[in-house]
Amino acid sequence: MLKEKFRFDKAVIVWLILFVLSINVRAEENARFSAEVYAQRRAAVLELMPENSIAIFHAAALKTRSNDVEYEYRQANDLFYLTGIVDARTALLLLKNAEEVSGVSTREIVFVPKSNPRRAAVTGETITPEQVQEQLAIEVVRSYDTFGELAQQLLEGKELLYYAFPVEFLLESITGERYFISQKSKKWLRDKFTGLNVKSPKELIRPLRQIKSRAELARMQKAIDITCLAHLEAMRRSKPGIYEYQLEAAIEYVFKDRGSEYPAFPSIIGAGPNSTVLHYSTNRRKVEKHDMIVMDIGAEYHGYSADVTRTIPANGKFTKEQQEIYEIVLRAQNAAMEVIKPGLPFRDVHKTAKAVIEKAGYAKYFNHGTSHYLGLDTHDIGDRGPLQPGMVITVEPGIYIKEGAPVDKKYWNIGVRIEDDVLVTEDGYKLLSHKAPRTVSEIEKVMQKNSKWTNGVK
Ligand SMILES: [Mn+2]
Repeated sequence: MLKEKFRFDKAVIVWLILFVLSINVRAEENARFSAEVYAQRRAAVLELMPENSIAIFHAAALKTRSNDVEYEYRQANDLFYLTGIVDARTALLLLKNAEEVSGVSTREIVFVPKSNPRRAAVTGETITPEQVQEQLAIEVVRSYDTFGELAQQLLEGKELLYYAFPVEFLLESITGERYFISQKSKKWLRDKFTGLNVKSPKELIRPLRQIKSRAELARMQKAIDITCLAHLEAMRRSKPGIYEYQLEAAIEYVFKDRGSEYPAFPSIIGAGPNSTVLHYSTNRRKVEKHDMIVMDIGAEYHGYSADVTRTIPANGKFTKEQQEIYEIVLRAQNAAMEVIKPGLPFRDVHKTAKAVIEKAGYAKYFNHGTSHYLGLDTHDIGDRGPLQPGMVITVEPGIYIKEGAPVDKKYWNIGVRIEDDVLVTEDGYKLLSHKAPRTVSEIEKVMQKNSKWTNGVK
């Protein structure tokens, strides 16, 4: 009896371990939310659409890097938000008023790539109609080859089209012609469908995407934690003689190693004079002893972006002047964070930071805004109105003193930006990027030789 029971318990334990492992594996692999989540989001968009309107959300375009080589593909955020589909050559079409398509009365149509065994053999399988029906609960799925034809049919007699043009680039041809694809497309649509108004779908998507759900916040926290860990790694590795690209490599190793799919934007690692260039991403300089290094980086995780900047002294010890400028920026950042709460006008975050820097006499060296929304886009969509619970914004004041600036030259080539990611809560804010050392003493502590201090990050 005893023996029997023992064996039973062991079997149960083994089974439990396997079960827990399988949950973890699935949680890691499944970047999709449930069908209901996407259905609710689409229902909210349909609700906002006026009578007799149509909305089209395209996949991102494939972009050529050089002959036969494409840039790494990344889905367009609105389509991803409304469907979770990550494949190219896909689209979602929403109709305010149901119409009969393929024998079914529907308000939602998804287009997927036509099955193509030859392409599948080279680049893998793409999403199938059956998967769309199962994962999205959308009945009408058509081949992307029929997109143009069906879209044109459905546009007949409509008053309003919400359409984000899939590619937007400036073309200057040998003829001297200069145009945006969207301008050409808009003209074509207006000529073909008289009375049709064409609008960006921003107003449909913004109210949704600017407020993050708990599930979205969990992904953002993961992206931010990975980014903080990468900052710690870079701080530990920094030393005179290292190249900016070596710090970049250490950072992006941590990103990939922790499951981030991509850097959300090109990593900015600017040392010495480069610390005063806002979006420097050449990253080729050999770091010198008294350089400040601005590291503006962000991992992307399951579509969601982090954006955290730390500025460190190359050799681990701030000079008097570096510390002086750093403390001003830090004070500005703390002041700006402190005012964050629901109802605060978006621009007041910047006003607060700017006032601190102005009082210290460095207003003209702070030449950018303090905040942007953060989410699927690093510079995410948002209404710039009063802050609301569930919004995530950055707080990133800076001071950049270039060589030749009209100040004592001991301040030249000092660039400082400190950027953190903040969630607006019911009664204030929550700092999401607290794991990256931020004060002078924390940074110096982590940069000491053989420092084991991790600021609680694992
Ligand atoms: Mn930013």
